[in-house]
Amino acid sequence: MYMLHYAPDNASLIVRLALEEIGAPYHTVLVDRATRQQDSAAYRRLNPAGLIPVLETHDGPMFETGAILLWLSERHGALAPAPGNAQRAAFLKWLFFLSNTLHADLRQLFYAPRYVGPDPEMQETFHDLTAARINRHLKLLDQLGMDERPSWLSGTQPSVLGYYLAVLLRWSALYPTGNTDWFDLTAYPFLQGLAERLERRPAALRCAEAEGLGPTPFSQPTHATPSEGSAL
Ligand SMILES: N[C@@H](CCC(=O)N[C@@H](CS)C(=O)NCC(=O)O)C(=O)O
Repeated sequence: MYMLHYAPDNASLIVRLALEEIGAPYHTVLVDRATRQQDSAAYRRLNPAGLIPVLETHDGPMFETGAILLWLSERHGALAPAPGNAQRAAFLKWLFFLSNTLHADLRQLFYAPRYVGPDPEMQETFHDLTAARINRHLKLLDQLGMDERPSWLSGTQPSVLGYYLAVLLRWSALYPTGNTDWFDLTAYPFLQGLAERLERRPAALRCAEAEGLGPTPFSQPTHATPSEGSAL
């Protein structure tokens, strides 16, 4: 039985989506962001970086969303082209691109003061540059979908990469709160299709229900209204 340390609408959502889609049994433990529980000694024993999520497994606690997704897909033989499949190379390079570039850039956009300090002008310049970079990278993914139509990016066949991207699209539409004009999902028709297809899947509906994400959590998201915890 897995144990997912989560906060609503945090990166733990991506892992929850994979667990639900795989059908693997798991429990959840709330990390209370309002009291910064991610900084507690107990949590830092699981993830010394103090970031959400952590997935406790029989091989020990795992952190880093991309690593957890890859591990789950291998362990369960699901949601990714298997080793030896010709699609695996492309899948892996884009999975790592999501993890170390797109997700990392979004973090910088959401937490700009942590990266550039308190100066509002610096923050605004940083925001604009980072937003432009993210939009360029979303265009690459949209073009990839249009040109090559890989099954793992289709949303018809779910994959850990598809769910990862769908949640990144969700956050792009919602954060930083009050400053989301930089993002327009309709500029990326292929990715919009991915978001719409994935959010209709029973696994996604169960996650949306569990975390209060509303009926269209990826394509037309609204802020989470969870029954416990908080997104920020
Ligand atoms: N590289 C990490 C990033 C995880 C991350 O950014 N988690 C956020 C929530 S979505 C978090 O823990 N934020 C709290 C903080 O930065 O103090 C991963 O992929 O798991």
